[in-house]
Amino acid sequence: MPTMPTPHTEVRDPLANAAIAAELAAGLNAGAAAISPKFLYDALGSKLFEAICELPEYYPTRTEAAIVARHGPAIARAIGPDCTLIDLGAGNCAKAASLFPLLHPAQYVAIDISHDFLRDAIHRLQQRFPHIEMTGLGLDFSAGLELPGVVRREKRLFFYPGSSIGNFTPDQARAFLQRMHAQCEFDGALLIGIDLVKDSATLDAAYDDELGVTAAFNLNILRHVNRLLGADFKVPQWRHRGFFNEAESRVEMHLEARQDVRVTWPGGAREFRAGDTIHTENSYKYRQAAAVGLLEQAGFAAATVWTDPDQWFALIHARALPA
Ligand code: AVI
Repeated sequence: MPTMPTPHTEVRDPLANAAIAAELAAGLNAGAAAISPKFLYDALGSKLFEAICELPEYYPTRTEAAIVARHGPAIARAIGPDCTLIDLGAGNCAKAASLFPLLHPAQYVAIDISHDFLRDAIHRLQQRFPHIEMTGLGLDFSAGLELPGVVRREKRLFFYPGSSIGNFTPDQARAFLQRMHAQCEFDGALLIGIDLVKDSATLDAAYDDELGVTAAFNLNILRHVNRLLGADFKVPQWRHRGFFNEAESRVEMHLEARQDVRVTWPGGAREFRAGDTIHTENSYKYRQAAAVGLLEQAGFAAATVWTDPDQWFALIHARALPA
C-alpha cells in the first residue's frame, strides 16, 4: 500500500503568554479601550468566521469566489504553473484549495495564527492533493514574516485573499506589504483580495447580520481574552456594534457595555460605564485606484485587477519589482 504523504506543520512563533497578557492589558487600559482583532480567532472564533462567510449579508467571500470562478483561466495564465503558494491567514485552506486545479502549485505553505485549526485543515487537504508538497505554519505573521528554510524560494506567490489587508490601517498595510515584498526573491508576486468602497447599508448589514453570527464572533473575543488574560468579562453584559465609518473609509466593530461593568484580571482592572465601548476591529474599504497605489508604494507593480460586475471587490495580481 502506498503511504499517504504527511504535511509538515510547525508553530514558528508562539507568542509568549506573558507578552500576550501584556498586550491585552495595555489595550484594555488605553484611553480608548481596544482588543486586537487577531484575538477574534480562537478555535470557535475561526469556526464563527467560517459561518460568517456563508451569510447572505457577508458578500466578500462569495464575490471573491465568483471573481476566481469567472476569471480562473486568466488568473492561471498570469501566474503560471509551479508556484510556491504561500497562503496568509489560511484558515480552513478552502480558498487556496480552489486555486490548486488552476495554478498547479509546486508547494503549498499555509500560515495561520490558529495553528490547531490549520493543522486539521491541511491534513485533510493533503489527502485530496497527495502530489502537492504541503507545509503548515502556526505563526502571527502580522508581527513578522520570516519564512523558514522549508519554504521554496522560487516563484513565491503570496496569496492574501478575503480583504484581510483591510484589517490593518493603511500605514500598517503598507509596512506589511513591504515585508511580503522583501520575501519575494527575484520572481515573487502577490495575489490579493481587497474590498472596495460601497454603500453604507450594504456594509452595515455585512457586519451586523440578522442572525447575529457576527455578534457572536465579536462577543467570543471576550471569552478568549478571559482565557488568555485571566479576565472576568461576562458576555451578557456586552453588545455587538458593527457599522461603516464613511469618514475613515472603514467598517468598525466595537463591544458596547449594556450596563456599568467592572472587569478585573491579574494585576489590573477597568470600569466601563453603560455605553462605553471596546474597539475590536477595523475593516478598511478601498477605492480601486487607492488599492493599486498601496501596492505600488510597497514595491509591487499591480499588473492585473479583476473585479465583479458591481465593482464590490477586487482581486489583484501584482509582481514584486526589484528592490
Ligand atoms: C478577516 N476579515 C477580512 C474579515 C473582515 O471582513 O474584515 C473579518 C470579519 N469581521 C467581521 N466580519 C468579518
